[in-house]
Amino acid sequence: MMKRYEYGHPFETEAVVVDVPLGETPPPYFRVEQGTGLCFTYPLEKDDLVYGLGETMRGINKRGGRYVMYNTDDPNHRMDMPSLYGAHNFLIVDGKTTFGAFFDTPACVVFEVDFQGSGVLKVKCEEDSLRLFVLEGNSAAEIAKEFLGSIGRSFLPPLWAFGFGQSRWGYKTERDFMAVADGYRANQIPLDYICMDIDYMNRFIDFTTHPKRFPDFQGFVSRMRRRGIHMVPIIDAGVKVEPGNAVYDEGVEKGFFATNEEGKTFRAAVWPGMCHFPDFFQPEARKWFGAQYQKLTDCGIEGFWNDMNEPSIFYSEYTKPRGLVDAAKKLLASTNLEENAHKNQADYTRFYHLVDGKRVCHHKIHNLFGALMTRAAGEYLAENMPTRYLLFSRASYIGAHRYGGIWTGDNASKWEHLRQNVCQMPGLNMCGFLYSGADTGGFGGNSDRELLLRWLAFSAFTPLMRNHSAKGTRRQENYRFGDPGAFANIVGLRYRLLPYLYSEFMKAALRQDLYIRPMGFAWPQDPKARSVEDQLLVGESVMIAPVLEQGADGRKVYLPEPMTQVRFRQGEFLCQEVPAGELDIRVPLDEVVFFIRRGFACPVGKAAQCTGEVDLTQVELLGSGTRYEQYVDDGKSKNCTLENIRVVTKTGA
Ligand code: MIG
Repeated sequence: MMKRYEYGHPFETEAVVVDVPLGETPPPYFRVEQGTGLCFTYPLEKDDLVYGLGETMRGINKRGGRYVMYNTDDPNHRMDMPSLYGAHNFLIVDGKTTFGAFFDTPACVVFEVDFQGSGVLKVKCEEDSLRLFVLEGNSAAEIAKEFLGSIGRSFLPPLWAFGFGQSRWGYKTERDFMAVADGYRANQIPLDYICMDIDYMNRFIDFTTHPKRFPDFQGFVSRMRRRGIHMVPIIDAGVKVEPGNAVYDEGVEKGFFATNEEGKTFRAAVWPGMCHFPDFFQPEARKWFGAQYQKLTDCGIEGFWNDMNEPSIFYSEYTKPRGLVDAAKKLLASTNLEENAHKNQADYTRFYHLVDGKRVCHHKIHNLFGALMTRAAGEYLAENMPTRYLLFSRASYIGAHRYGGIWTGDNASKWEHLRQNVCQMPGLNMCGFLYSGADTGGFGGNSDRELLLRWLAFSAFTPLMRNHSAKGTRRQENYRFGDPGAFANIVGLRYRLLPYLYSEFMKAALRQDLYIRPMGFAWPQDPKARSVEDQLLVGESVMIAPVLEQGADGRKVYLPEPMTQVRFRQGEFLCQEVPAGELDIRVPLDEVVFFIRRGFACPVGKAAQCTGEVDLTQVELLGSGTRYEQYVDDGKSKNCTLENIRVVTKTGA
């Protein structure tokens, strides 16, 4: 049961796409205070769990934290970092009373969840206008499903997007990319795509390619395709100020860029130097920007990643490089903005969008900017590509999941960030972002063999499985850490599991349900299962328990019920029934251990070096279950329906 409550004049975010009946105010559960903004409080019981909030720091259970939903580009992902790149304002309180709430506004929202032991859930909305949705149901799982049902179906990537991807900020030339492909092939580590970071562009200008580095871009893309590899270029939000560049000229002429305080085109610096920002709030501007992707799809590109779309700003016409800190401080002091939010707030209060013909300050609708960039690209690609496309973005808001996935931004090569990746996945799923993942191995800092292997062993289960690292850090390709066999084994497992992972993803997306769930969703009555933060359910059959500690040769696993333990060792699946309770498992660095729930089955396929070699129908069932409902299609057609499910039974059963 979902009800809607309206305050002031809520901004139409289009996050919720079904009709939801208006409830009688005040809404249940919350004490509401109106004044400057809106404040909602709910007294938490001692044992209440709070799930959700998408891309935020800390645990699966959000208790104890303060989360500022105000999309921010800050690579310093400390545990108490209040803001990341997305604003996902949906949570579920699960306890004596169980309910969900979605605070639907593109403005800043602060969630304090039993912060500093306050015992209350406090939600502070900076603006007076808000659309609040309250969901009631028998369990957290039921509420999550109802919410997902209300926000529209997840984006459906092609099969190759479930392959392994390599990326690095610093690849420049054709030869750099070829060398990566060669490195993977020589070491027999599967690979499906390589991401192209900003250096493929000509002077960082969107929709250009560097003429010297890629004398024949189209030819290069098709040569790579013939080797089974897709190239995935990055697109940044800022368009370089450069008269003569058609995208720039046209955007200015048509009024498709955001404007400044005087009503002129707003200028701020990012990688290309001074830029204008597309005014994604105008439907026509979205259409126009989306159509630019054709320059690359015409060259055979079928996937993109959208970056810097919070939008990230180095400095602007207002916050000159030198005066930056002072200007920001002054502005912060003059508004009621949150104290530790990003320095870009000084700029965000000074540029404008056109919404239905009216000028609206960016700050008030900030959290939708990146989501609308994803929508611009996604709508274009969905309409114009003959097959499904890959798209993932850095900034997001609920609703953008219908057009593309997200990656979780600039983490670092730290064990705590691997753990963070694990904790973020269920929340992201609850907020619609089924297709997501982190920079495997860590973006900033120097990775090492052990961390990368353990991280890959986890990412093997996340829809987006991509190794990405920053310029200036240790080279992080899987074949650069000695004895590549261990890496080939773990990435190889991903490909053997594709019949299951792809099927579970597609079923979850089509049924508008979760792909990754916390343990408490399956065993809500089991206090131990509810408190587990380092094990997850992936699809209906599989439970994972990744090794998250440096130097550990295994770990303790909690099994709420007897399961089949599956050990993947040197290309072989070794299965063993294990009892409920606490189990000590040994997990050598080159192996992966996972579990199949009692009575469930998991199909596995043959080894492959890229998804082009994967035959989804050639499977063997593991686990104690005797049948599996497998979603199968050609991996790219757009007509995806549940009718593509076939039943696979165990031979002899
Ligand atoms: O200011 O394009 O999060 O993945 O490698 C940094 C360079 C800009 C941030 C992205 C990261 C990417 C990097 N970008």
